[in-house]
Amino acid sequence: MAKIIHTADLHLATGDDKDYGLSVLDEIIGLCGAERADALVISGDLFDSFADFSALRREVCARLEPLVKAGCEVVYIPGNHESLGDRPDQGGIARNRCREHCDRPDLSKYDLKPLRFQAELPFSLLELKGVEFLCVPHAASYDNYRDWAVPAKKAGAVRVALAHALNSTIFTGPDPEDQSRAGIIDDNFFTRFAVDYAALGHVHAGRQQLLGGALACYPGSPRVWRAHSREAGQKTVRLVDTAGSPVNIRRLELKSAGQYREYALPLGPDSLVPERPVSKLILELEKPDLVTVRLSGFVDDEKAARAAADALRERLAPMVRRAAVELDTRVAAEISANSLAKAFLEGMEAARPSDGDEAAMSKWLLARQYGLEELAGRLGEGA
Ligand SMILES: [Mn+2]
Repeated sequence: MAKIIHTADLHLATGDDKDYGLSVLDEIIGLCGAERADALVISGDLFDSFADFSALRREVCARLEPLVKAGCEVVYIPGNHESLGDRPDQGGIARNRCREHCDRPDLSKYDLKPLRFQAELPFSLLELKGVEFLCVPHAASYDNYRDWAVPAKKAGAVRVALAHALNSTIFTGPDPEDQSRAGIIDDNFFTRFAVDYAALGHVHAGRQQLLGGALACYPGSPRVWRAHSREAGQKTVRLVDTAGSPVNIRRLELKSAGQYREYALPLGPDSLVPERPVSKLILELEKPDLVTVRLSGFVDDEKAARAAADALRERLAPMVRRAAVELDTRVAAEISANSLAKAFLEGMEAARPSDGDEAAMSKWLLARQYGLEELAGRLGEGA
């Protein structure tokens, strides 16, 4: 029996996010020690690109060395990002062209001692402490796996498969990455190779499911990789105890990772950001968070809206790792020429509460906003 900590998709990178990524790695290393794990399994995308792999691998190996010396093996397969030519947010065209026509680096030629870096294609089998690790580095396709000469599982052994791929039974959504696709691995793969636990990577939102005899799990990215709704939620790694059948797994939360948080707030016509929801959202924020606030509504003056957005961003910036405030506003004059909209605005003006009554004012602003949006929708239909 063995205790394994499973993670994937840490996406370590040089640049602004370097220290953040390494702080999450350090927390994972600390968890391995605290849980007395026999192995740390990293199912791909430990690095964000081949350049990051080249620049950071020595530092990462040095950080992991004390853990290995203390008896915790580190088993690591490359994902799709370890061989990427550039960053995912630098435009898909150049990268897609590169994906199709450039030679990918042969990662099996790299030494990452004391890690067990299993980069041989299409698979390698590693036996450690009574656990057979079937290591499957990322590939564009796994269609020929029925031809692979994978040895039969030994009696009494536990088999853990590492793969960085999409499985459409566990994850029914689109590929989590907008500009690249991972190879697809089918359910029968796990049954055919007598896998007990499938330690998967690639999907950044955590999920798990029984597939045949295997418990297949995406632990989710242990960090917030980018400002996107698919990155939302608590960040975790999985603690796997191979004693049971199916194996037991538990989520361990990561405090240093923070969360991705997205908020939508209505902007008043005077471009005032409502204070109540802002002070409420501020209570939720933690220092490592990535935050996007979207301000929407009809405003009298777009320049005032821009200034309000900038002021809000400056207010939030010191509280989190990164804050963005986006504007989705329209100028009220656009529709105020319409007679229905004009009558609506006059009616609303007559019902405007006194400035001191904050609760009534925020309801009134919302009602005005919803009314204008409804009217704008109808005007759009007529056009
Ligand atoms: Mn990936």
